Amino acid sequence: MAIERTFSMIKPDATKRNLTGAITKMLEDAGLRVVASKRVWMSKREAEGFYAVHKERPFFGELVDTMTSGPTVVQVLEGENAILKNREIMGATNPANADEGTIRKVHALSIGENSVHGSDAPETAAQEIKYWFSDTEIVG
Ligand code: DAT
Ligand code: MG
Repeated sequence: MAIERTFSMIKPDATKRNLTGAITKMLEDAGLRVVASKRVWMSKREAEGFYAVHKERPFFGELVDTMTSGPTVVQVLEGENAILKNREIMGATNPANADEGTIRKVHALSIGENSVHGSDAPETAAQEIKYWFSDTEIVG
């Protein structure tokens, strides 16, 4: 299996509840390594750009409001099969459907306030890492 990098975000609902460390520990315990990390309070424009793929969805306005309601922690995670592994440890988008022991099952409040983001494919991982980080900020 190849060593991959993926993009992860600890969302405002989680940073507000002081869960940055608890969530990062779950990622690390799953074998993922944090090779870049910074705390960002994103602007409306940054949130709209990051989630542009969802701009026609009915929840887009709510999504942008939620993502700009407090600080996020943006991270690059590295490890074997990192993209899929991160999606597995995150759990389903709606915490009501998330498996036991996943980040969203343990910590998420609702489908909108679901504590974490993770890239869903190699192409989106590359795009999302580039959206938030320069090459020199990633230290493997
Ligand atoms: P994921 O974050 O699991 O990749 P997604 O890409 O389908 O899920 O949606 C992006 C985010 O948008 C999701 O984490 C929370 C929000 N969202 C998705 N569906 C929603 C809905 N039905 N109501 C409110 N927010 C929603
Ligand atoms: Mg998604």
